[in-house]
Amino acid sequence: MTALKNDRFLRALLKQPVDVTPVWMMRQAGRYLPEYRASRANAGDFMSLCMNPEFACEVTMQPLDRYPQLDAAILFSDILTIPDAMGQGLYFETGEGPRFKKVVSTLADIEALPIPDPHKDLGYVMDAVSTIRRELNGRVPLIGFSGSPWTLATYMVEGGSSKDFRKTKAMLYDNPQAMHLLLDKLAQSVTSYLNGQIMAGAQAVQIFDTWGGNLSAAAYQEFSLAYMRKIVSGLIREHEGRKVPVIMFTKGGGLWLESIADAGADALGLDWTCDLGEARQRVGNRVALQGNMDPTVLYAKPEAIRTEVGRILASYGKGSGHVFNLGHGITPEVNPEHAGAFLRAVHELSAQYHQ
Ligand code: 1CP
Repeated sequence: MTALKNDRFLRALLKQPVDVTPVWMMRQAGRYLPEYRASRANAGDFMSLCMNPEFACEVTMQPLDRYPQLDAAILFSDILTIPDAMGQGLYFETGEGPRFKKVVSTLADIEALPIPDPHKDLGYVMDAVSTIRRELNGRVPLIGFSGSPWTLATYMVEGGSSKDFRKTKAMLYDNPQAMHLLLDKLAQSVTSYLNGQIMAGAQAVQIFDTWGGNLSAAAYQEFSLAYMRKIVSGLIREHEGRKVPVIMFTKGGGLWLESIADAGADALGLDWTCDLGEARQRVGNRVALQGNMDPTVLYAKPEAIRTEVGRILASYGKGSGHVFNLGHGITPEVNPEHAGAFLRAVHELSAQYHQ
């Protein structure tokens, strides 16, 4: 086990003092980087990148090599590996989003779903985690991740991406028992998948609830947050002599921060629709916060990016407990130099808040 050379990301998640605000970007390895597009062409397609630990490691390291400011690495994989391992048959058409060969529509479909074994059925992800940890050699911590049960369920029921979640919402209201059975199986699968990643070397984990904000307040509590709470209560929270922080990110969850803060995670991810300083007051001392610059700010010039970074840092104010990030993933059209300006601004402008 190599000692961590830069642990400010883990420290901020636990509200321990740091010298500058740590920063990473959701989707930091991805299509905006020419080196990523070259690796994907080399591998053949996106799933081949995910399924080959050497390729997954190569693209995980690309943003770190380009931007020395990054304070964390994130496993290169996808949230849809779990439904794929449940037998749904994940594939990507070029230029389009994810698709499944099989769709989940009935109670019988749900009853037939297996709970994947992380080592037997998702061994390629566990191997990617351990390969990346070895390659990082203590440079920065490695984040593991999974989708939330609700977010995974939307892809499984719709058969891919959706604008209105028509089939998933209909199932939720017509047949709540079936939906609960699906979410319960997914919560069990996610728990053992994340624990597998932690045992393989992930030093923090993030749960992506990308579509939780699409639910009503009542449905969010019952069909999304309850299952994330269950997952968090089953996670390994300490490994290799260190705490393994858990980050919960509900996109569009700004109205419900108080209840999300009570669900047992160490930190909440915020999208850009809430004010960071107000969010800090609302959650109090319970959790750290991660976020929350609008990713489209990166289309603007470096000076404007720097101004926005300064505004967000001032809104959070003094002290630890903030990990800077975008409020959602970086988009393929962003100029990589703008991402660099963003990362530099976070470190340069944040030192004054940690004296
Ligand atoms: O064409 C390509 O190269 C594929 C694009 C791509 C990439 C780079 C997909 C397909 N997934 C990923 C990697 C990925 N996905 C990562 C690791 C990379 C990193 O962060 O550096 C992570 C954490 C994810 C997580 C993910 N996948 C989420 C949750 C986060 C979020 O952005 O909200 C979701 C919803 C997915 C599904 C998915 N996979 C891929 C796409 C294009 C999508 C979104 C589809 C949709 O909008 O419905």
